[in-house]
Amino acid sequence: MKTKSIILSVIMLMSFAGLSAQSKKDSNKEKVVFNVSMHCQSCANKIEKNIAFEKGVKDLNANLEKQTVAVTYDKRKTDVPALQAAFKKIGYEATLPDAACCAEGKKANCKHGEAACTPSEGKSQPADCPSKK
Ligand SMILES: [Cu+2]
Repeated sequence: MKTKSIILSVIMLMSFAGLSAQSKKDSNKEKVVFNVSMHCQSCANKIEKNIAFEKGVKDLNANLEKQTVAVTYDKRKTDVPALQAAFKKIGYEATLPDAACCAEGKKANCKHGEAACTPSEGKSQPADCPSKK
């Protein structure tokens, strides 16, 4: 009977170790919100279809209304410049809010607040916009 409870606690300990290994794995997850000028749902769909398969990308959410793309990624496998390059490859400019209007002293004019400054104003439509074809 006692052996059984020892085995049981060993199993429990092992599963705890497994859990902490899992959370350690999650600590490599990083989330970034890019500003991307998307002009229609096709743009958003295109981004979702392409960026989702980029190396290290865990989760992706394109918001057409806010002109933002939230990317959850594994920081051991990719980083912000690599993700930006992936956007560029399919014809979209992905900027970080700080690097866009927030850092240019236009923060006060931003409609969506600091987290989602909209840099798309005055920018031309991406050449690859599917609606143009
Ligand atoms: Cu479009």
